[in-house]
Amino acid sequence: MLDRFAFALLLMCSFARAGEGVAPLAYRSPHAEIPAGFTIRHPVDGAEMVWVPEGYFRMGLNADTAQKQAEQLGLKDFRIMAGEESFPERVVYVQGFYIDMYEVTFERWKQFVDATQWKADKIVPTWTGPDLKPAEAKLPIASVTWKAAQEYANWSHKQLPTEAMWEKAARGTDGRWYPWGNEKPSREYGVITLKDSLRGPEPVGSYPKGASPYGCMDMAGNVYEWTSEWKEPYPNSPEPAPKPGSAHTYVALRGGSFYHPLHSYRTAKRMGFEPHETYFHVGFRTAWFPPDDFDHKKHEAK
Ligand SMILES: [Ca+2]
Repeated sequence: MLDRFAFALLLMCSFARAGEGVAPLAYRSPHAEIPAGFTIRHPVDGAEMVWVPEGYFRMGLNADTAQKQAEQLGLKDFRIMAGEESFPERVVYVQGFYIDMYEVTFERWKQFVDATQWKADKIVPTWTGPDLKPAEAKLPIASVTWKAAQEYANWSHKQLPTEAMWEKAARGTDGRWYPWGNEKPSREYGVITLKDSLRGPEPVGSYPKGASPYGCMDMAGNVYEWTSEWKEPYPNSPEPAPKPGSAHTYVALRGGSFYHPLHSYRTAKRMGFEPHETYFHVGFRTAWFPPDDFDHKKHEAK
């Protein structure tokens, strides 16, 4: 009896020793307790950023949903709005991250230009400085190239969002069609151009009713937003693969702008421009993976 007890004790001790210093098998993010939509001011550029928790979400569309979206907008067939580019719908995992609540504004862009003495190449953004009128401060910066947007992101120690990050921030986890739900776009939800007239840009965050589930503003309309990725068919998409030599031509942009048709405001919609291209309706917002020891509370936006 004693021998058996001693043996069991020995076994337990050896397990305990073997377990010393070994991390638990299940990984737990150091940010697991941060609630969805928690808002901070970023330590470098001071932008308000909202928390998108880690986990899965429904990305892309299937043909059935795309057809329903097309019909809601008065289109007969999803192919008219290039619906296939969002196929297939699938479940995608994204690590927790912060994303700008607003598009990058003139005010933030000026900070970057002042701090870095940044100079435009051939294309000049919509704010050129040195003076900024108060009425312009909250307008989204536009006419930025992909490179210029990345330069801002590098300066602020952030990044442009991947397509998955952007789409999760805009539509949450329930596969909704627009940031606000499945209702057709209208002017109460954002800087959206209907058939009759061009409209915009307007100061960021002017239409809180159009907020995404995490509190991001203007993810439908106002300015189009650069992502960090090439716009190419998703794996298992019915779209043909790029022809040899033509891959990596277009960069993906999201969210539609005040200069685009109604179907461009769909959250899964993908647009593509060449990296050196830009227009007066093209801007961006940035995203950020905080370090493990980031003190969220200390940076909470009041
Ligand atoms: Ca936008």
